[in-house]
Amino acid sequence: MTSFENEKKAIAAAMVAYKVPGIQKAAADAKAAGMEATEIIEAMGAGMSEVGVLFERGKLFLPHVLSAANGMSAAVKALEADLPKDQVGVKLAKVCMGTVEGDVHDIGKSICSTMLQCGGFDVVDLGRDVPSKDFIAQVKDNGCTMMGLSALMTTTMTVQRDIIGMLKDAGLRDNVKVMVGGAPVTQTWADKIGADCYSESASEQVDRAKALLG
Ligand code: B12
Repeated sequence: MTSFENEKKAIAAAMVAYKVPGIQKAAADAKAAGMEATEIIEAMGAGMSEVGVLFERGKLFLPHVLSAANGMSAAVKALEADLPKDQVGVKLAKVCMGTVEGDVHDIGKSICSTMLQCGGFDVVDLGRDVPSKDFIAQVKDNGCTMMGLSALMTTTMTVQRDIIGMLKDAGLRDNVKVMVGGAPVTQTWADKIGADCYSESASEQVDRAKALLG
């Protein structure tokens, strides 16, 4: 069984080179070589972390990061149909997903939404920079019993805590399981703010979300 090291290297190189067609090609080549869609998405995620490091070091600039992000989003879209699908037609729970207010990072959140959908959840993706009250409305008025809050910045992860507070104030905390994630988020933070679940990656999130169903 090949571990697709060459394909992973090519994907990482394409991410760091930040050109949309190059990223799409590396992902398509990896798929043609037999690499699983989930693995390709994880490899692009790892490449995106490298892009982040180069950005921090001043070797890449915001337009380059944005271009790499666009390339990854386009490649993920092209892979959606190839993601493994569990229990097609079964809706395990209605989940509202979004990136919290003040934060425009949505690549990881969108991957989580897609993977949850493939895992049999009914996902309402609210997008990015979502007003906190919109998450509450999804529980109150739209029947969501699970919520996924993504935050990619230390300055916005506190909004996850605020939303849990708003749910308590509205008497809705027991009606919904709250999942939190995003690069700066940790299990310690999730415990501290009283979230029901944290996971580091989209694939892990699907298993954890299923475990929450009891
Ligand atoms: C791409 C990127 C951007 C793109 C975003 C494009 C987009 N459509 O998302 C652009 C260029 C727009 C951007 C803008 C900015 N960015 Co930026 N960006 C990044 C970068 C390089 C990668 C993020 C990413 O997409 N990773 C790949 C995905 C797949 O990983 P992920 O998001 O972590 O998601 C995975 C897990 O975390 C988890 N997960 C994610 N969400 C959830 C939710 C739940 C519920 C669960 C369970 C799991 C989960 O599963 C995902 C898949 O496995 C990071 C660096 C980094 N290392 O994170 C900086 C970074 C997040 N950005 C940063 C900054 C500062 C900014 C800007 C303020 C820059 C500026 N000066 O304008 C603006 C933000 C403006 C705003 N108000 O939001 C900082 C944040 C620092 C901090 N304070 O914490 C970082 C860390 C870079 C840095 N070191 O400086 N950025």
